[in-house]
Amino acid sequence: MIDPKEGAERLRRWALEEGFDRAGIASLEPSDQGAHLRRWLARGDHAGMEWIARRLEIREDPARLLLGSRSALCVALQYYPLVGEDEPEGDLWPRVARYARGRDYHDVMGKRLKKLAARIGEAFPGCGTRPYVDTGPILERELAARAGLGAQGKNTQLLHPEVGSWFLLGELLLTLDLTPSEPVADLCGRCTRCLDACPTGALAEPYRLDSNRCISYWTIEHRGALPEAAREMLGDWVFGCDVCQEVCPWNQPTRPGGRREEGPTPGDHEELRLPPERAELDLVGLLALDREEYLERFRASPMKRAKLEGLQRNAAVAMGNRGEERYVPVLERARNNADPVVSEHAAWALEAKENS
Ligand code: B12
Ligand code: SF4
Repeated sequence: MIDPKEGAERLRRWALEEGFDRAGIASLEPSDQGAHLRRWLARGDHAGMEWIARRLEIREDPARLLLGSRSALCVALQYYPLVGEDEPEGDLWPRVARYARGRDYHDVMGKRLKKLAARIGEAFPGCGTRPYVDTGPILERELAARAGLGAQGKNTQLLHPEVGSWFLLGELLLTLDLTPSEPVADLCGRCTRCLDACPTGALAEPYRLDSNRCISYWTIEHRGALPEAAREMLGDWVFGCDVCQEVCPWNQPTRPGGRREEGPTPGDHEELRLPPERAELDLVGLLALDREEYLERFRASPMKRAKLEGLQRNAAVAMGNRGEERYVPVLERARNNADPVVSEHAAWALEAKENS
């Protein structure tokens, strides 16, 4: 029999040895947030992400995913600030969400979680394990909050007092009984900077994100043509959006009260840095890419989720919203792109430039 406290400590230590930045244990009880989730769905805040409405009973009770599961080992991997990384220059990379600049975190974290599962399986024969990184019907932020990895902020992101919100989440469901970690207390207080700064008003009220107005949703999740209103909302973001995190006091070098002048503790994962084969691309280069070059450059990138057509659609819209003369030649070529969505968005961008 494993001692729940000693076992929890050992597993947390192994997670750090595997290369995660933080780890904690949550007991697998049904969600406290089921009513919020159902209200969010009923209001249509999930936009076109119909898959979130499926398997709701599991999302509300993740223990159903693995027979006999009792605990989750939750892990966090920091993607920013990376030691020594400056903001990239040019017109593309500042407008790609920071989590998406390096290797796909699903692969990076998934591999580490599988190794961790194998180690746990060897040490505790018969123990069931099941890894997830954004891949299962789990409210990952709620689970991670219970495991002490942070407190949910008003922008709905999980925040930690030492590292802000620049980290990604994963978890290993386990059939072991382990002592849960201490939760982190609320960090937002009366602050509403994220709500005030969101350029599209997607944070309609604290803890409620309306995906129909979220740049991250439109640039990453939406397939096909963008509605007119969404094209304007995008501004010049090409993949994801970081505004509601950039303004958060917990992500600033100097915190209220100046407690940690040096800012959030940095993560340092080489694989999450922007690699040279993508760093050299700008908006023009992205819109001009052919499929072969795209596959070569974006092979291991999380940006593949939007596919080449989605990235070029977004690049055309960003150019239209910037309205700069230098984009005209590449937009004129893209107007003849074989993909009807790319060509239509290039035509829209040229028209937007003319009307500006
Ligand atoms: C769908 C999804 C999206 C959607 C919807 C976002 C959303 N807020 O739900 C879109 C595409 C818009 C999106 C965007 C982003 N995402 Co996303 N996304 C997910 C995914 C797959 C599911 C989230 C989910 O279940 N949403 C359902 C809604 C209802 O959940 P919720 O917004 O958290 O709402 C809860 C709270 O509001 C709470 N609540 C309600 N009232 C109150 C009151 C109080 C006081 C409290 C404490 C809570 C509370 O109850 C609700 C139900 O649980 C998760 C992975 C996962 N499986 O969990 C990643 C995930 C949440 N995303 C992540 C990231 C990084 C992002 C982006 C930052 C990427 C980017 N830079 O563009 C943005 C951030 C936008 C934002 N402000 O949330 C990370 C977050 C890491 C972290 N530190 O928190 C996750 C966990 C992925 C991962 N494995 O790391 N995402
Ligand atoms: S990701 Fe951007 S658009 Fe979405 S809620 Fe945050 S600031 Fe608003």
